[in-house]
Amino acid sequence: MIEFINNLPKAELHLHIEGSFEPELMFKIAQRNNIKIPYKSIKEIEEAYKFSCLQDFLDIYYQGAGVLITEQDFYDLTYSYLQKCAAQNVKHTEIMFDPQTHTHRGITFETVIKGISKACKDAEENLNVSSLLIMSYLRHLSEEDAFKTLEQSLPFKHLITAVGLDSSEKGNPPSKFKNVFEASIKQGYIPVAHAGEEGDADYVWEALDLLKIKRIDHGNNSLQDANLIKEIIKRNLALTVCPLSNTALKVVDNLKDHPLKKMLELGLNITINSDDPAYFGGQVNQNYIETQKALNLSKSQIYLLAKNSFKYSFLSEEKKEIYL
Ligand code: ES4
Ligand code: ZN
Repeated sequence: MIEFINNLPKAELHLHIEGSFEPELMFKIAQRNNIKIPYKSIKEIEEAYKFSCLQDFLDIYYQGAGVLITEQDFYDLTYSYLQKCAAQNVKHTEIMFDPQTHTHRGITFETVIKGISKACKDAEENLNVSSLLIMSYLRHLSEEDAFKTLEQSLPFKHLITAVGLDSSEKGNPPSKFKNVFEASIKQGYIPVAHAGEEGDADYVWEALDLLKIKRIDHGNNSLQDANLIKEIIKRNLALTVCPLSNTALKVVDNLKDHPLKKMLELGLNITINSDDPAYFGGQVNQNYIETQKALNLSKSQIYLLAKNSFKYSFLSEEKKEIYL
């Protein structure tokens, strides 16, 4: 089974590039930029990476991202993730990045996007891994700030496919970003959003009806509402489920209690993803392997999950054909 999973061609649809920042690379980049990080050893990092909720994690995630300064830093971060994709038979990935995490520290949008997109271009040529970019707005900041970010992105519009919504969910409902999503759609960006990770089903409804999203990031709490499940299926939307993220952030107590199998049985379109692999204990293949084991998923269910990852990607129909 493990070999079957490792060999299966797959796509990753929910990945934060800042969350792929492995401690070893973080130490290296911190040193070259002369920035102190509050860890002396891998052991101290492991201790710090024990979270009791989303906010706990986010505080540490923003701190880690704070050592990224130059275009080369963003290139190295991204290329390192793409090398892991190649090693796992991930043929295509849709990478989220948080511009505000960096622009708020005085790093320009241009530095961030140029470093990330150059790594994507090189990986396509050298590693045979394709990718596209999802610019994510931070929901704990204002809609006005998201509008500024949209404005900054326009010179680089050709490099960005979609917009997302991430960070602290509770208290920051999708409705807060209705106008900026409308404007983003007008610019040609495809809308997605984190919804129903810690927030309730009504946040998922808002993401569907107000933000007009084409894919739901996480979406776990959709299961609270039978009408919502029906609607998600009717609109043929997929959920980008992240099992090891859910256990690391206590969205789910134990992998054996993960609702993924139930989601499949209900007829929801599900994909498996790593979210923030450097922080949550596993790359995408590890997410497949541990979930398969915990829920006793069949080979045909695993195959369906991998197939869904291409089917619900934002690749052109022509490119999807290669994999489906
Ligand atoms: C995130 Cl797991 C998760 N949820 C919301 N926002 C995020 N940003 C990075 N990882
Ligand atoms: Zn996420």
